[in-house]
Formats: sequence, structure tokens, C-alpha cells
Amino acid sequence: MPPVAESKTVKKIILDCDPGHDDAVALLLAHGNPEIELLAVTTVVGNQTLPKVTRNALAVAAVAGITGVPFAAGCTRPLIRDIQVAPDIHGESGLDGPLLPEPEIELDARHAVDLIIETVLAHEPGTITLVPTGGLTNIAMAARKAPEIIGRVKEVVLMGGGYHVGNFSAVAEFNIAIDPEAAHIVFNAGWPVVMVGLDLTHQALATAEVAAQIAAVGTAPARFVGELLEFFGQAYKDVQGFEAPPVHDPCAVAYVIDPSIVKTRRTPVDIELAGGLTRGMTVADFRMPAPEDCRTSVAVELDHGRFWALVVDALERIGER
Ligand SMILES: [Ca+2]
Repeated sequence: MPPVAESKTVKKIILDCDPGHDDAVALLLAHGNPEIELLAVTTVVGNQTLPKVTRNALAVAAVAGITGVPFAAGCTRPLIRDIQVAPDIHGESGLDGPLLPEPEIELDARHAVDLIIETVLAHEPGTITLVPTGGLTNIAMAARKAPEIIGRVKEVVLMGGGYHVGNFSAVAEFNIAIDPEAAHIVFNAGWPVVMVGLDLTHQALATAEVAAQIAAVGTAPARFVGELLEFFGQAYKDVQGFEAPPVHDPCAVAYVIDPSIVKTRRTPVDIELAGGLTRGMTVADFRMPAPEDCRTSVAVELDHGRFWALVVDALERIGER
């Protein structure tokens, strides 16, 4: 890894994820970008079972040579609901496509929820951004177990939801729909929440041109990403009719790196828990003006070229092992 360029601009994050093809790209972007300091990686049931997504996170760490960052496993199931995984999109392993290397680092002994709490409490207030890219079970548990972290977190920048579209149902997105009660806790906790939802991430298509840029990096980690995107692209074509796959999770990391790449709008958002057709919907209220105490915003517009340039730049910086 090259040295961090400007320490003043470094953003400290905890990535809470369920790898997951797009989670893997998010992890590589966070690791390879010099403006991000990755304090911890935590895993949560989501795209696959907890043992599978945890193993996948460690495999991605091995691909990129990530060491010195604690990885911890979290919740094995949602707060209330049964487990629902996504093998149609991510395969039986949760990260189908490339050959997954054996993990090279030990899992941290702590539960993810405790690692999140301890990390937030160990740093200056207002310095840590939580970046959840899976269901919100771990984050909700942390907020309930140690509410003193809520005022210390700079903001929560999450991939999930959508104000116009769903993918789990007509109006609900997968990460929110698999644990809507957890999402309700996180959106109503009082910390600033930036919702990077499907409206934004469906702009993050890994087109043939993007695939060519990644292939041109020419390293083993870049080939790994290429193989991930090949599987992911075929799954999205077969299941949802996309010509190129929307690579959701790194959009949240990109917002943390440079908010000018992901335009947002301040608007109240709450989670539907009771609706028969709409459970798990992120209900955004676009009536103007937003109330003064509104602490939620939604991502609306992605700079596609600069976003993928960040991903390619991170892969170039990661280089070969
Ligand atoms: Ca994810």
C-alpha cells in the first residue's frame, strides 16, 4: 500500500458488510483509497449465512493483502424475522465466480457488535463513519446495547433502500427488507443517516467499458474483481433483466471519500413495518421544506465516470500482492 497522502482528509470508517460481490468491491475500494482509514470490518447475515459471508470477507482480505484490520463476525439472523439469503444473485457461496483463496488472517474474537461499540468509544467523537452495506442488524444492536455511541458517530452512510424502486419487492430493497425492524432503529436513532439506495446504485452500472478499465489494471486483485463482475452481471441479467450489473455497495464508500461524486438531498425517511405490500419500504417525504431537525438524506445522482475511476485507482494502488 502507498502511504496515505494527506492525513487531514482521512476518513475513519467501519465497514459492516455481507460479501456479496458488491461488498467485495466496497472493501477493496475502502482498502485501496488513501483517504479512507479502515478501522474494522464486521460481517452480518444477508446475502448468505453468517459463516459464508464471514469466510468471503476474509477471502477478499487475502486477495488484497489486507492485514492489521480487525475482522469480526456479527449477528447470525435478523432481529425478528427468519433468515432470507440471495443465492440467485450471489450464488451458493455468496461470492460465486472467482476461486476464493484461503483466509490468511484470524477472525477477531469479539462479536461484531462489541467491536463496533469499542471502536467508536475508543476514538474522538465525530470522527467515525459507519458504512453498513448489508442488513442493519449489527448496527441496530450496537445502538441498543450502547446508545452512547449514537452521539459519537459522525454519520451512518448505508447502502439500502430506495425512494422510487425496490428489488426485494415492488417497493422494498433487500438490505432493508430482510431486517426492517433493525432498519427502523437505525433510521430513527438520531445520528445523521445518508441512504445510498437503489435510485443511486442503479446508476453504478459496471458496463463493458468499466470491465475493460478494470481488466487493464492487469493485477490479480483486478482479475478477481473482473471475475466477480462477470458472475454478478450474468445473475443480474438473468434475474432482473439488467444489461450491466449495478454495483451497489462501493457507492456508499465513494460518498464518504468524495461527497461530490454522490449528490444527496436532505429529506425525512422512515421504514414501513406494518404494510402488507410495503413492509421494508424506505418512505421518503419530499414535501418541502425538510424540517429543521431532519437528519436523514437520500442519494440521488451519481457521477458514473468519477465513481469507477475511484475503484480503478484503488485497484492500481493495491497492486499485486
Ligand atoms: Ca451487501
